[in-house]
Amino acid sequence: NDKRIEVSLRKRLIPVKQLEQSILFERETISLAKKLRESDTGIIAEHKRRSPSKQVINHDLNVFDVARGYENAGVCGISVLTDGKYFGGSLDDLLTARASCNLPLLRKEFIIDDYQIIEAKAYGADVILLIASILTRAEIKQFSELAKQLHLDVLLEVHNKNELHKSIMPSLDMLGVNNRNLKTFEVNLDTSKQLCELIPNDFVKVSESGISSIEAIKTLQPYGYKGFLIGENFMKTNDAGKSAAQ
Ligand code: IGP
Repeated sequence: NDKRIEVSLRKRLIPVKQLEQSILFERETISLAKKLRESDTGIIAEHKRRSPSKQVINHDLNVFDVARGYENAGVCGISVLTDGKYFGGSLDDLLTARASCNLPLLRKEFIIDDYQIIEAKAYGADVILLIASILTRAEIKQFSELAKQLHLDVLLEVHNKNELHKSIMPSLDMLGVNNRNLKTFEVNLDTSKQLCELIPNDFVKVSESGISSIEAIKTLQPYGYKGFLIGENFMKTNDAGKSAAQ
């Protein structure tokens, strides 16, 4: 509900028509799914200041340097948290990341409204995240089809079998398995191992959360994962880009 209020306030401040006239709205987007398919490391590095599970991760790094550092480290894409309440992020962070690198950017947000997708594009995103646990199948369809019209890639996040079954549809590009249970915050990489065989091969498979070593990536690759979303492990250091390079 807080999110609904937040979105409707912004809608009044910047109407859809204005977002659609923004310079970045005209920009040619870059496909993260394509980059991941062609890569053999497949890292999506995240900018995340804090989280409900860890409280403060790092408030000292600036997004510009982090995104630049990640790009220099050779990652495939960057995830930028734009949720303020739980993660201390903003749309301004997305814009700053856009100004500092040429990589595909994922708007990491709880998307519940078309407006946030149009906004994502106007602020320089290439990819949106849709979270199955907070959306109906009809919403997933509506939001993913809008994203495709805007030439944005769609990463759909699931945590269990039911969410996966409810969500499969052709308008998705990537399927992300979140190893973290968003209710208990417990992390278990087995979640990725268990769900992989249920994901049709037309989708790029992404494993999300709790990945903290090359070994973890190597154990998940044989299960068909091409993308690895990593936040905390990079952000908790004093040079996120440097830790992504290792
Ligand atoms: C990154 P980690 O454990 O490497 O910091 O996780 C990312 O997967 C996590 O931030 C995340 C997330 C989300 C955040 C996955 N799904 C949905 C907010 C909303």
